Amino acid sequence: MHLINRRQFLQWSGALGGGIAAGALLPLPSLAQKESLSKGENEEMKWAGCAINCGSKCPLRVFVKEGKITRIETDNTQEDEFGAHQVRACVRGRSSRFKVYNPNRLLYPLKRVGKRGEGKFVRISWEEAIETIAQKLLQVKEKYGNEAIYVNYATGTTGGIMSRCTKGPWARLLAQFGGHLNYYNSYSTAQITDGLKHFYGTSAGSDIANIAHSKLVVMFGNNPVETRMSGGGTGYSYKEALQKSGAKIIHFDPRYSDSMVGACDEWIPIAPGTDAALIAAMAYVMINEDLHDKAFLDRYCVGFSRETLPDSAPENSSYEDYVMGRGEDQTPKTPEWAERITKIPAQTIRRLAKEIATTKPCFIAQGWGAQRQFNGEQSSRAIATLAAMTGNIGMLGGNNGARETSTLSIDPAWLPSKNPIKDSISCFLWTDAILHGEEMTDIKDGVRGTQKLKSSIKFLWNTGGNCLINQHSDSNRTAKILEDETLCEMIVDINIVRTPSNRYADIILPDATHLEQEDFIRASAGYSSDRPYVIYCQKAIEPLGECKGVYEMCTLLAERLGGESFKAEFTEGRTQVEWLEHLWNQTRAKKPELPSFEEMRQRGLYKAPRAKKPKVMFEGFVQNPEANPLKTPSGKIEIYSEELAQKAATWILPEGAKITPLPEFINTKEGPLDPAREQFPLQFFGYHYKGTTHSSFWESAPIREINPHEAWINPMDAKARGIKTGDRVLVFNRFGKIIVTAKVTPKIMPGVSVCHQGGWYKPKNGIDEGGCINTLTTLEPSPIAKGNPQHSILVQIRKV
Ligand SMILES: Nc1nc2c(c(=O)[nH]1)N[C@H]1C(S)=C(S)[C@@H](COP(=O)(O)OP(=O)(O)OC[C@H]3O[C@@H](n4cnc5c(=O)[nH]c(N)nc54)[C@H](O)[C@@H]3O)O[C@H]1N2
Ligand SMILES: Nc1nc2c(c(=O)[nH]1)N[C@H]1C(S)=C(S)[C@@H](COP(=O)(O)OP(=O)(O)OC[C@H]3O[C@@H](n4cnc5c(=O)[nH]c(N)nc54)[C@H](O)[C@@H]3O)O[C@H]1N2
Ligand code: SF4
Ligand SMILES: [Mo]
Repeated sequence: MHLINRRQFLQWSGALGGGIAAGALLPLPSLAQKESLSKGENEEMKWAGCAINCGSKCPLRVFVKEGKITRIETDNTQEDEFGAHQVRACVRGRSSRFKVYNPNRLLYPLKRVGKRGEGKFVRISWEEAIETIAQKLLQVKEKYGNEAIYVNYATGTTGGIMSRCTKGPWARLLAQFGGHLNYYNSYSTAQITDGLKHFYGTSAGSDIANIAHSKLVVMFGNNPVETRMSGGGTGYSYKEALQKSGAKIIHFDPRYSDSMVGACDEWIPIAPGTDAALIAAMAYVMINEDLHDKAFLDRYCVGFSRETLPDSAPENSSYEDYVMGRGEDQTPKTPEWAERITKIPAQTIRRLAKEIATTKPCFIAQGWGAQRQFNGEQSSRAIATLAAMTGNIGMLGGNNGARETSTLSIDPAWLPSKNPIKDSISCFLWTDAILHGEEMTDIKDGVRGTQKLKSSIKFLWNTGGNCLINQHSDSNRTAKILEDETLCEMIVDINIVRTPSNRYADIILPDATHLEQEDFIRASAGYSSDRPYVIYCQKAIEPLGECKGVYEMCTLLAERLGGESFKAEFTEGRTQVEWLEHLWNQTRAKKPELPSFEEMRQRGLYKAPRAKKPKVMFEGFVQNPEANPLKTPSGKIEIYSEELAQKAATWILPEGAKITPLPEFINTKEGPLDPAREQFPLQFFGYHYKGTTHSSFWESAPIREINPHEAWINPMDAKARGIKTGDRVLVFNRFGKIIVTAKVTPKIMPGVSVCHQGGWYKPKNGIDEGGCINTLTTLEPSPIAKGNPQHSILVQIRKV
């Protein structure tokens, strides 16, 4: 069969930036032309990588002349055959020269002189910076204890080892200093991780390459082409597999995403936060028409029918009871019931329920968009229930409803660190922990490792993150919390550029990029589609200005905190490169086929062969459930969860929040049925966009230019408001106001509007002119996972 060629793919996927138009500007070199792209006179080539958290982590070839970066090219090793292909960086990674030589680049340590948030800083020496930090750290430890020290969630250098933002040198140093408050969860996957842990014991799905063996593919809020964009990654693998099987593909998503362009048979727009209602209605059709896989449900699942409910469950509490209207709400979940909530016509629900129930194998998967909602734990479990009802679990070409995952990876060992403190908060609740940490408990706030926190956060580290203000929620409220110096007493921010977050810091430290230091960058499992590789950054240039890598910063701080002996404890006498060698050798001890450290240092990039057969999740369990039980309390798939029934009975929840043992549709605040819709009629959220990785690359002018920051509005909603494409519009709700440019397009369903997340928070006279989506989001967490419901937003939009 003729497969799409590489160039077509890159254009379709937008991996060349901005889709076809930008692709046309960047013709791919033929093999002969490649010669001319090789080194120029006096030019050197060094390997580096893009460690930013788009997940992919692509290799980069950095060309250097007289100590300056002249240009950046992508992986050119191997040919274009899929499976043994090049891992090509997208246009964002290829713009890394703009990251290094950015006018906004931090070059020296800075100290705040104005009020927090005012953005007034002066240059100081490294000695003064380290001295100020050390004094405050010792003071906070003495006065409040180590539990008052916190390393904020951040992802700007997750791919690195010695440069790693949260689990790298800072974590080791602070652990040795007596410990720090931990976090669990991520901003990426809190609700699905917790939801599916209760359902399956894990949130992992099958490799996307299974699609090559599918008859039908059903995606819920899954956008691999835009969010796994590397030319070596899952987006590519997805298109390749679709081509191979020719499977029909259906996407349920409020917006027409890049993954649908050129590869979608049906786009079914669904109102955000309503997937669980859709699944319940599909179950209603399947049960009525006897289409569900009863043998599978009876053998492998708990609680679909009454017969498989645990003894502790009350009467009429099976999923079947809920769907047929015999449960507490006495409401049959008919397609007409679901139409009112999801906005999908009842006819369509009936037709698709039948099609999905009768076409096997069906690859059912969800991205992480449906779960970043107030009821995300419910949506994620409901989508998994569809996979169980149709018996598509554990078979080649099928999937369990989770997001696809790949399992192969080459992870160099991390810097060892052992935090003596076990107290842990959900990473989304750090603003609560600044405000009233001492009141936070296990059953009220999901605190783990202890029943109650000992202290509020008094010392905050933020390395490689913009979550202090931009990527967290309710930016206006968060700003107020950070501005109050009596709450958190010191904030240290380590970045490469000035950001909205580091306006709130007391000390800013300038980091070295991956082009300015030696380090490993690992490809994340789940993004490289079972095509593992590892990059060795060869230090293309010396760090600009007075920038230092975090390991060096930590070494200086260790010496100031505890003299030579503490420094020796931290470094174990190793330089950064000696640590890299030490850690690599540990990895090699387990995988002797890997090249030696010296070879890695020379070659810069190592790619392992692709897996021959795609990973099929729960294959062993389905073959023999007794011998290979799942990691749930019952060892089975828990459609009814006793653990959640227990939490529902004992946890203290905010008003209106609800936990249920079944994956029922729950109406929430900021949700489709919230009475607040009378005032704020549009559902709104910030999707992950090809033009930025979160708020990163926003500072790169050429990248901004080709990727506009726009609010998509459906023509019907636009007409009612007199809005045209290009108009400036005010998007507002009870949390704040942002100004953005409108794009009127049928790619978004009526009643919903979107604007990509990542715009830089820039408040002026009560209006955020940067168009940061988090000016509109709430600080209240989801009920079970205590995760960030950042896609649950209600707004009104008006032309300005
Ligand atoms: N280019 C790029 N790639 C990235 C990132 C980036 O910022 N830019 N970020 C990376 C990171 S850290 C992460 S965590 C991932 C995020 O990956 P995801 O969380 O999967 O990305 P989103 O864009 O938030 O959501 C995916 C899709 O879900 C849809 N959606 C939203 N709400 C709902 C809903 O309630 N139901 C349904 N059915 N669909 C819904 C959205 O319209 C979107 O098309 O992406 C990674 N990759
Ligand atoms: N409303 C809304 N909010 C969201 C999301 C959403 O979907 N909607 N998504 C959430 C998700 S999934 C995530 S993962 C978070 C991500 O939030 P963040 O982790 O804050 O991600 P970025 O905004 O990319 O910020 C990374 C920072 O790292 C810096 N950086 C880059 N390279 C280096 C380096 O070499 N050294 C140092 N020290 N710094 C460097 C960049 O300048 C940037 O400021 O956002 C979350 N916020
Ligand atoms: S796909 Fe992601 S990791 Fe790769 S170059 Fe682009 S932004 Fe960087
Ligand atoms: Mo994320």
